Amino acid sequence: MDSAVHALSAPSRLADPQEAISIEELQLAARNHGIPLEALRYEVTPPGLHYLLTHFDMPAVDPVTWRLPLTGRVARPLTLDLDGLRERPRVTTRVTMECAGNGRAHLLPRPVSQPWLVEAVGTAEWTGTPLAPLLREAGLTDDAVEVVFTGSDHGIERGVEQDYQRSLPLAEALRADVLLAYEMNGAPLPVQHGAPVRLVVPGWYGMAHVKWLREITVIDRPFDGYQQVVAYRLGNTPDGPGDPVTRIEPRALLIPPGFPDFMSRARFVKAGQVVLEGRAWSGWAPVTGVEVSTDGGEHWSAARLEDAQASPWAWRGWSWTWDATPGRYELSVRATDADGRTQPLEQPWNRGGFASNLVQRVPVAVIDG
Ligand SMILES: Nc1nc2c(c(=O)[nH]1)N[C@H]1C(S)=C(S)[C@@H](COP(=O)(O)O)O[C@H]1N2
Ligand SMILES: [Mo]
Repeated sequence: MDSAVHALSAPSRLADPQEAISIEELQLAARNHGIPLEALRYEVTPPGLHYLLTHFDMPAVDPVTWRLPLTGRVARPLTLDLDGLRERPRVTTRVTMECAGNGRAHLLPRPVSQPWLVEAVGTAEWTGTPLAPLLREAGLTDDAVEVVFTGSDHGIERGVEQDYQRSLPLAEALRADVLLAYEMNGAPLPVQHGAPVRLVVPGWYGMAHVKWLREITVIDRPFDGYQQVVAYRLGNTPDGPGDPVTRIEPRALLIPPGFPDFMSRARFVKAGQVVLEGRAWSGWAPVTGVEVSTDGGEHWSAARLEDAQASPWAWRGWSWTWDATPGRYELSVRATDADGRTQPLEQPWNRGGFASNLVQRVPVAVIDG
């Protein structure tokens, strides 16, 4: 490794138990923002409020000269351009996307990386053309195993210089709902979300939805790129490979009720009937239940679920009416999906801080109305 790379590229590390969030973590948090939790009131996250995560720099891509080669283990390699993609079948899907690192900053010990609390989520209407017909048109060869998606962004992560790249196994890449998306919420993709074209893989954590697509390559073996085999693994040891991060674990979030203190964000609620609301999602199966607790998880009550969404990939609204009397409370909410997956009260832990779906806790003080 180049000695400058060695000296300046941070290794993976865990924070000491008492170590506060560092300037480096703040630097990442200021670039990669979460959804303000009050924006969970919108079924489709308004422009600019969807969470954002970019490992390196946003690249400058000219949509006019942009080309997307589809090559590798195919009989007839293709070169796509934006007009060509727009002329193909057009599909719009509402998808809830969540960063696999959501919840990381609450973990003990804390993996030092983008320090998400619970807010790395958003829902958008993605419009694009399905990937599967393009792969069929190119003609997958018999030895095709995975499809690699390469972004135009470039950087170094833990000493490894790389383009941002992720793969999907063929079975996932051929799903009818996997899109090459060129619009978000009815407008051309904003630069920060991957203009001119990104991949959308409904149900999977964010890392699979490769932005600023530059190349699609079919390969005859499992992909061994950095973001596939080093990052985004659930292993608990620095050297064990661990299972890959794939689909989104169930999670429910609560719109913090009442009003906040500016600095501490402590919440105050006026006594009386308070409607608690939020959204719940799972990338594995539809959400079938949401429960609310006002005593830190001792007792749970079933919330009312809104009608199932037109999209199986989008979050579901829920509400529960609380008869709030003066005192101090800790509100929590947890989702369960049709596969029986639910959210833990004790933290799950892995070295990267991935796929943590620990229940949210929102302390509130109920004050006289
Ligand atoms: N090219 C590229 N694609 C990328 C990333 C990236 O850094 N570069 N980040 C991934 C991660 S980790 C997440 S969580 C999602 C975030 O998508 P968003 O910023 O549109 O919300 O994009 C994914 N796609
Ligand atoms: Mo992410």
